[in-house]
Amino acid sequence: MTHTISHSRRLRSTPFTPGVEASGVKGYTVYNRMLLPTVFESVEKDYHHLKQHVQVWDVAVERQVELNGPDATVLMQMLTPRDLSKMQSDQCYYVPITDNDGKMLNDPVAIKHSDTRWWISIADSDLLFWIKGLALGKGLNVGVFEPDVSPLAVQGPKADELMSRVFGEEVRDIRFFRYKRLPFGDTSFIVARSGYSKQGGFEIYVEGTDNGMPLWDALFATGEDLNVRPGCPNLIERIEGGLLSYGNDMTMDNTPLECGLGKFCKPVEGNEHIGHAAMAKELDDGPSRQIRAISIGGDALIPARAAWPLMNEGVQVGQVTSAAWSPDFETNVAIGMVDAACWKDGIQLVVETPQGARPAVVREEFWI
Ligand code: THG
Repeated sequence: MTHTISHSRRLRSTPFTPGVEASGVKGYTVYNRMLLPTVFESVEKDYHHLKQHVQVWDVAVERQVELNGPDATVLMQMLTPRDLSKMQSDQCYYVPITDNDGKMLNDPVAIKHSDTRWWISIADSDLLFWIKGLALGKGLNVGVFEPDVSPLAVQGPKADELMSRVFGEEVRDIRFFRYKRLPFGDTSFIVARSGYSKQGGFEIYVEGTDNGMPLWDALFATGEDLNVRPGCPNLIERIEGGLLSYGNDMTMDNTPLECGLGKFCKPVEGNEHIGHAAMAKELDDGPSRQIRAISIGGDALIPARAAWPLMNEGVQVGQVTSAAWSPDFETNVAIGMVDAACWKDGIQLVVETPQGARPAVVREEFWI
């Protein structure tokens, strides 16, 4: 089955699209109405390369929602159950975002510039609309808009070496989920130690579309001996690492606790979070289902295009939402939502895939 993707203005390109296409991208998905590469060589070859070398990823689809004004921090705390009171102006936090029913609207990274300025680096849902509505409805003094900012990720074991050549030795001192503003040419970018892989690396928040390709070219020009290649979030590696995908592994039907994000849901002093009351009972009782790592037997599975029912003795007890063959672990690795009765480590279930029924084992931990 092959398809092409039909281009138009609605399906946004990124500042790095010329570089991505010149290097022979083989597949795209759509994320925040923008192009997100999914394959360069093959998902498996990209996976091995990511774990051994260094890749540059066009993740401009991680659009920013800027909160700017006196009430920016008040608004930010309304959005999330994570306590932001100790957060410093050089930090990034992974934050569940919920509605007033305590249901997941998005799982972005929040970047704090100051008490009056934040970026929210969103996953695939129209969070801008929710935040604009909330600011208006609550009468807050804050601007809410999408700035011209496009993240470029540098991921893999050689990321520190490549980044230090372009941004200086200072990058090595950036701690996990912290950032520094570092010069590039006659401008400067926020550089954070973060990214959607478990191989380590950085994300550069490129301000100004015109600055995109010069940075892309600089990274490839200086990294030739490091075997730098273009890459993208890798399906296999992100399942092995338990990195969740909004719209796949969780939706607006789920709560943060169901997503295993309970550690980010300590009650906030003052109860500013808009979902606080709705979440109270579940915070006391615990969730009735939760995301789990699942290994699936048999040969390589094709990617899931719908949730696959997870069965125990003929009764549905959950669903598998992402799956891929792992060359390193020599099994199909998967992420699923499992009812409390069946989420015990080692429990044997059956998953109904388009390739037939397969044995599935629930695991306590992800693979990496
Ligand atoms: N980086 C940035 N923006 C993003 C993503 C990103 N927006 C979209 C999407 N990814 C949001 N989802 C995630 C999911 C997981 C993580 C980050 C964003 C992540 N998790 C780590 C983990 O689970 O190991 C660390 C979480 C923590 O402990 O704080 O990094 O990737 N800019």
